[in-house]
Amino acid sequence: QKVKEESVEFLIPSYACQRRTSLDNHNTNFTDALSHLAENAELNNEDGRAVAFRRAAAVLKALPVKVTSITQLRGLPCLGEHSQRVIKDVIENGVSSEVESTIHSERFKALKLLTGIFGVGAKTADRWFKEGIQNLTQLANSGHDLNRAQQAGLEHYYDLNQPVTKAEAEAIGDIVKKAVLDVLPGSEIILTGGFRRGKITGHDVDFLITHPDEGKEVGLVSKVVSWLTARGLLLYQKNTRNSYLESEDGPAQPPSNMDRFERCFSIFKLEKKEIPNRNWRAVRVDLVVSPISQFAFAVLGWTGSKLFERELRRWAGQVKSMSLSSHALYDNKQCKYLRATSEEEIFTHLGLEFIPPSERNA
Ligand code: DGT
Ligand code: MG
Repeated sequence: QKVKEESVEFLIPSYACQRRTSLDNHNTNFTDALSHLAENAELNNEDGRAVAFRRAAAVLKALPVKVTSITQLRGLPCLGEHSQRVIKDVIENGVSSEVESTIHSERFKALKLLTGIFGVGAKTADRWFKEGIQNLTQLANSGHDLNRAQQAGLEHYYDLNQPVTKAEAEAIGDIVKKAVLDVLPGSEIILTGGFRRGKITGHDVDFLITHPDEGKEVGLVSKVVSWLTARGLLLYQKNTRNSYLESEDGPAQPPSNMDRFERCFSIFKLEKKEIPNRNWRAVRVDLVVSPISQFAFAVLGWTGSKLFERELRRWAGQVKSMSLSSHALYDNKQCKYLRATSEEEIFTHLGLEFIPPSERNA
């Protein structure tokens, strides 16, 4: 599990949560190619394949050097035959013919466009594509009944496909903070997701909210939403209640990405004086509320990246016989929950070196 650069050797452990992955990627030519194939597999509902490509890309993201020869890859983990073939193609030809034909196919282009609509997943997009719908005009003219999320997604399609900047995320953070502190003084609000990992743009803005007195946070999302709605700041919102019960959901639940926090998927109407005629833009915002006792797990679970999270859960299950979620960590051998009040403690429970958010960009 080493890569050679002249006489230097780098150790690359096989789980992404065992290694540091900064935003400084020396191998974008390969990781972009592999990410396209992963995306295509996700659009085809081939999850196993998608994860294999994501893991391969993540290994290359973690390398401290630019790969220029296939021999440098000898001994690296997670590089299956297919991924190696793609890498070899890129080294020799500058591009991978498989990737090129995939991303220029009618199907990929249409599915990507359709899943770019907020509220539209791979299955829906595939159904529409099979009916001959390949663009937004065809969808609008198809007579399909769109749900509320999809209607909002279509209406704000352009805005929601423009990257959100750090400055915009911070401006929304100021509003969210004001709202939350107004309805529940003493609350804590943190920016999670990609921005916590140091990204300078994102596809949405993720906030996690808690209160130091356990129980005070119950019902907070709907109060915050009312506050925002009263001021005309939301273009769309959908709340879900907290449905997590430790006794029922903890150890028995299979490791899953979905959590059960009180949560609001929303589209913010962000004031932007510089946009002519309308003076605002639409931005996707997720508000998640966690009880303080689960906060460390929630912060870890909502910081990402998605692959890093997935690898943490896989490590917990396969190596430590533990079940990790955004709510808790359960030790299947000792048959008990392992408590934590910080991310550092959770890494310690898992027997992992602490990886700071900026190094979780797997
Ligand atoms: P972005 O927004 O595209 O710049 O990138 P991220 O990394 O912010 O990705 P995003 O916003 O989809 O999700 C943020 C993190 O939160 C991601 O690592 C996975 C996690 N996450 C997203 N949705 C859920 C969920 O329903 N449950 C749990 N537990 N985690 C989620
Ligand atoms: Mg995000």
